[in-house]
Amino acid sequence: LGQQGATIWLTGLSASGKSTIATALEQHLLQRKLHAFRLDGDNVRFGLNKDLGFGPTDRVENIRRIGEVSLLFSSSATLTITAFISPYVSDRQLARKLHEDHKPSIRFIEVFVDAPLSVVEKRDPKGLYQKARAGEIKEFTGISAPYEAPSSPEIHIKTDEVDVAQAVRIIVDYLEKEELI
Ligand code: GGZ
Repeated sequence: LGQQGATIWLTGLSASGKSTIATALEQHLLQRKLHAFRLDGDNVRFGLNKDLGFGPTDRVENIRRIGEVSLLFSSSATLTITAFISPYVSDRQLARKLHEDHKPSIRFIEVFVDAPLSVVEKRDPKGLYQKARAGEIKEFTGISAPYEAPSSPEIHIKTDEVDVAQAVRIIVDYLEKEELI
């Protein structure tokens, strides 16, 4: 293909902007004729992972499978963008290790899509935070389930400070600097 694969792993709270940034990034890469593919809740949680819910065990399995699938895509020279909350440090670490241990190793770029809880709760595009506060959704990340923020992500984007285009630019700059694109 003349390009190498890599996994660009977005992590952050619901409504932090992961899917929006992932979609815009995918479009940008495709327009540059690069082979890019996005994995998110719409194409994974309703298909491959439709047997999984949001309890801790199911989230671990959700992320384990996504880690494996992203490795499959990336090892076939695709720039793979994942957009899942992936709330646990240990699960993201496992996904990273899968990529590092692969022969040849595949780059794993963790992107912290960061917005304070107060901000995502105000956005609340699907009314899920409101439902979680009311107890209508149990184990909701940030409200009644944990989110373990990355301590040293490759990229840290504060979505209450930059817009989507700027977020894409930050990631693209990184990929260029690392000679991945
Ligand atoms: C968190 C939930 C929950 C609970 C349903 N907690 O904003 P959304 O709606 O579109 O994205 C959220 C999505 C999270 O799925 P992930 O696969 O990314 O989660 S994880 O990585 O933790 O496995 C949200 C919706 O599913 N949703 N119930 N209880 N988000």
